[in-house]
Amino acid sequence: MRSSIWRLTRRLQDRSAFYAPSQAWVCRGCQQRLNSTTTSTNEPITVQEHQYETDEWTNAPAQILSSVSRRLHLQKDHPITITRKIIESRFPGFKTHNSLFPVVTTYQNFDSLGFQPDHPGRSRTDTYYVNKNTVLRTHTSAHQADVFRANESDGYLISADVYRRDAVDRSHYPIFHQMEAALTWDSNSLNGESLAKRVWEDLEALPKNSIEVLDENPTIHPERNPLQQEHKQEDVEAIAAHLKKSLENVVVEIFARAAESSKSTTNNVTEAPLKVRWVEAYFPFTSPSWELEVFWQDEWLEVLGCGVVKQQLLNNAGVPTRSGWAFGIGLERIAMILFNIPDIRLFWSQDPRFLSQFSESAQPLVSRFVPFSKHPACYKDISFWLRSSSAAGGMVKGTTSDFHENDFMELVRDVCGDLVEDVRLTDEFAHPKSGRRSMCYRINYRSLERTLTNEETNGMHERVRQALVEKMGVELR
Ligand code: FA5
Ligand code: MG
Repeated sequence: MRSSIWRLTRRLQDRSAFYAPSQAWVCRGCQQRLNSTTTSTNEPITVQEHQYETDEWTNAPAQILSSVSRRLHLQKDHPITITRKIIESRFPGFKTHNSLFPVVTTYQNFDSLGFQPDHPGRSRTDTYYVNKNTVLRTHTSAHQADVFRANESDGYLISADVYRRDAVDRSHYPIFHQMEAALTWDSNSLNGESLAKRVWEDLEALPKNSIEVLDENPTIHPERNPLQQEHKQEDVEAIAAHLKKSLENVVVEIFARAAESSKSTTNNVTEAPLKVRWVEAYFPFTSPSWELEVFWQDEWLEVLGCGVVKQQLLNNAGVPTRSGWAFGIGLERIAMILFNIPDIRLFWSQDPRFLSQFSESAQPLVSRFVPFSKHPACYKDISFWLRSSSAAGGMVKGTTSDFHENDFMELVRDVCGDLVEDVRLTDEFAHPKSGRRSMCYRINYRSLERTLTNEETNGMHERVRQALVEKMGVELR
């Protein structure tokens, strides 16, 4: 199982909280040093009138906390809002929740969903903690149990800002937006019909599409994608088919609109046909589970995760007679495809040259984003020796250093804000005699809004180097 998860991680190049590599932890000493770059310990944090105690778990930087109020998914005429509304329109009758507060308990974010106590997603290297028991939600699934418990509708949609310590590149940002959806059927309202029959009937009523989606795996696989013991295979086959058809309809809608807009702006240049595929996935709160990938800019881009809701979760939420599906979609990823937006940082731009290109009343609604400039990139390398575990002290046996890439990524963001386009590992090796590990990263400095001067880039790079030594105790090469 572990190796298949690893393979998925590598292939998707997506460092989601659910597939985080096993070294996703950080030693106490390193945590304390990192705290000093974020928020000083023991001073309470205020997030939109709510005050929270802080402690040794606190790692949410002021920069991130101050963006909590932006809520791009509710900003009029913003491409994230337009994307949300287009997807919502595919789910008539679903109750929408668009203002759920982003600070949640670790119980909501993890325990209610069945995350094991040692799950790497709980690590401070992956998650922003407000304090030991409180986090910035890492996904909209944090609200699943509460919304199921409220039991107000068969279907619901939750759109919200979510927060993760993650890579720095064109499709990852520490704050992004997800839309969660779930649809469940209540066995008490089947009027003697079987669940499978009802679900197939409901599927028949969905809009038809002729999209070809690569789907090579069986719905259920005993090891890789098991049937839950509470479920019947025929029901799960029906629920899975309904889920996939519903999501394929979303994709069709998105691409039809994207194609329409490119027709009106690119003089009928025919674009390559859309390539989409289903791959098996793992989430602690669904089984079987899948991800949907779209071929975009020469690589497979994961756009959503989904599956059949764990019955235990529904039982715990007081709705044991319900079963069904849930999905979580990355709104930025969809908006990037929809509007042809090349870099995820653009969504945060306040530049009118960006914002004025989108309008909820435009005809057609979706138009291709016209880059207002392409400023030169400036690549700079940084190489360093990691501290060895003995120097770090108190390390977990079997690991060689307390370095975690997400800490480095955050340090770069801390120093440079949105002036870095991406950060990539270009080389890594262990010294043959001492066993010490050396890393080399390439930082691509590029502003979306202006040309950076040499002095500015050199200054930033120097500050990154200094911060790396001070906060992470590495030795520069
Ligand atoms: C989840 O977050 C699950 N909660 C999804 C889910 C919901 C599964 C309900 C089952 C049932 P994942 O970590 O894969 O899964 O993220 C979902 C989507 O969010 C990804 O497919 C991607 O589109 C988007 N995403 C993930 N990380 C980032 C990031 N750093 N920046 C932008 N988008 C991201
Ligand atoms: Mg994922």
